[in-house]
Amino acid sequence: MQIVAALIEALRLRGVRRVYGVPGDYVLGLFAALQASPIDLICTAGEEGAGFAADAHGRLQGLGVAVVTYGVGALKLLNPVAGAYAERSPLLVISGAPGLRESEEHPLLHHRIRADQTQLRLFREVTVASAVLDSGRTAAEELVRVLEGMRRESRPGYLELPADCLNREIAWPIDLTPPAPAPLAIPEGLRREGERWLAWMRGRQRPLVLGGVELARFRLQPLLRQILEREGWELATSLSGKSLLSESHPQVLGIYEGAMGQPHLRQRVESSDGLLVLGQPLNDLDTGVFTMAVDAAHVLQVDLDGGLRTADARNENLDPLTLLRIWAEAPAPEPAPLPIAAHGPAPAAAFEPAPDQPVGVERLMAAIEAVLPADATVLADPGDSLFAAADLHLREDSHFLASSFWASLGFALPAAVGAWGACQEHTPVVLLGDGALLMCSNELATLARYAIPALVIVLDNGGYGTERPILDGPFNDLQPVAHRELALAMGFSAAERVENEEELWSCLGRWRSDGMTGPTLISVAIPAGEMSAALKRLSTALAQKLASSSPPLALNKVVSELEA
Ligand SMILES: Cc1ncc(C[n+]2csc(CCOP(=O)(O)OP(=O)(O)O)c2C)c(N)n1
Ligand SMILES: [Mg+2]
Repeated sequence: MQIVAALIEALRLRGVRRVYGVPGDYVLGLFAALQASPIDLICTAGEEGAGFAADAHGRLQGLGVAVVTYGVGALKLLNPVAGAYAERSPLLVISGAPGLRESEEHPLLHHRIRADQTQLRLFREVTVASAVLDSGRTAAEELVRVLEGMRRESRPGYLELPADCLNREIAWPIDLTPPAPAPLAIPEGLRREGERWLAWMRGRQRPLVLGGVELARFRLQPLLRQILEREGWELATSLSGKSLLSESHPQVLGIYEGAMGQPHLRQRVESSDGLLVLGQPLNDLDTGVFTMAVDAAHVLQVDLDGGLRTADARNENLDPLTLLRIWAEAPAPEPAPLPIAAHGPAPAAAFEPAPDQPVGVERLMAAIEAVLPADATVLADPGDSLFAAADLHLREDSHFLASSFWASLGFALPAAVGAWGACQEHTPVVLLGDGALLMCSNELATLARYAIPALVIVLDNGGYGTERPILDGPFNDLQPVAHRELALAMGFSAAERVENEEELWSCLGRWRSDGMTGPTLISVAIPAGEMSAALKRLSTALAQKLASSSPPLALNKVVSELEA
């Protein structure tokens, strides 16, 4: 078997049916081999787009793959791959590279940086495992090592394939199948300690679980659900963990985001006397910029990197998987908890458009919620799109994807390509700002090329709206762009600009009735100064927090108006 065949076979054995990339001379051989294989190739407009698409695919399917050329292509992936590292997404980069022989003969080759290993070293910083597949003797082993490292950590990996090594023979039988995960052996002492923490949770008056992104990445939802239902505990999720369990589940309260989130939910979480923060490292964005106010004596924190921590105890072996296993195997509580009455977010109310009324951010979300299919994948870009989408009530079988901690603009639109590639029965619904669109508008062409039935909603507030309340200036303005004409030029068959609620509503209605055969764009004019309730809450809380610091980020008039 040749190295290239082993690579494709190893991917296929891990369920990869589709990869994303942009060709270049050092990787054309691999593109041709992929084309001839059972794996589909989606050619994006740019490498950053391929990276975000593969990231989304990996979040939904367990392994996403971006295939690019050396240097000029691969380095454009550093941002998506760093984001995948930060948000634990299993994104594999396969980069072509100059052939070994040509490198030796002519060091001055195009796309090369400093030394042979410069690119490899850059990617080592943002991946958990990396290898150069340059020898038939080691390639199979290296390939499996990188893929296993990625699976174990749910983080990116990097493979470099010199152009003249593709066809090197692996001369002996190899086993490329994913090794079966070793059964989780839980030592008795650890089990007893895990059970002690279960008893601690059971002894609380108001126990509550704040679930996060690691539970989704390691597919722990079934275990979590089983335990929540048995114990009768309620679940809030972080923004990164949105759609962890169905938002219609009676025990699911909604999204907790500190001062940024809904006040009643904040109150509920922060007043819990047994708050289990599970699988969610407490970063700034998931805590409403560290506005989380809890009594440390009431908090039990369990995540992958730190294990279990409380104010005065620590056990790094009690990670989320181990703890949930121990709890799942423990006897049910006696007496069984009373069934919890449904109190999840209310189902979407019907939307009544007001004539000639400009579209506010909250009303836009209400209109979208009213037409959202039950099986949507909602993708929101950082900016007010993400803040507003936090409260969007997703129906039973929906997914939510966002660059919510790395927070890279330009994620959601190309990620929709990968979300569709991973899960074609789900309709991608993209929410992004006018600034974000300018960063990734080339990928509109990819949506059109593959007739991906995505709904793309642009929140056009004439600039970097999220930044204005922090510190405004002409640098937050943007060149006005005719989004409708842009989308049509890129090959969309449906694109509209809407100025008021009635126009919005009729466009959404048209999309529901005949938008499922290709992409649709709706650019929504958001009136100046309009923003989501979440962004208003955050701005106010930050203004209060920063009021005493000198000289603070000069919170400008938008905040003072909000406070007035
Ligand atoms: C790649 C990248 N560059 C810059 C930023 C900093 N940033 C955060 S929000 C924001 C404004 C986004 O503007 P827009 O997409 O129009 O959304 P809005 O804030 O107006 O809702 C910027 C520039 C970022 N998060 N990512
Ligand atoms: Mg904007």
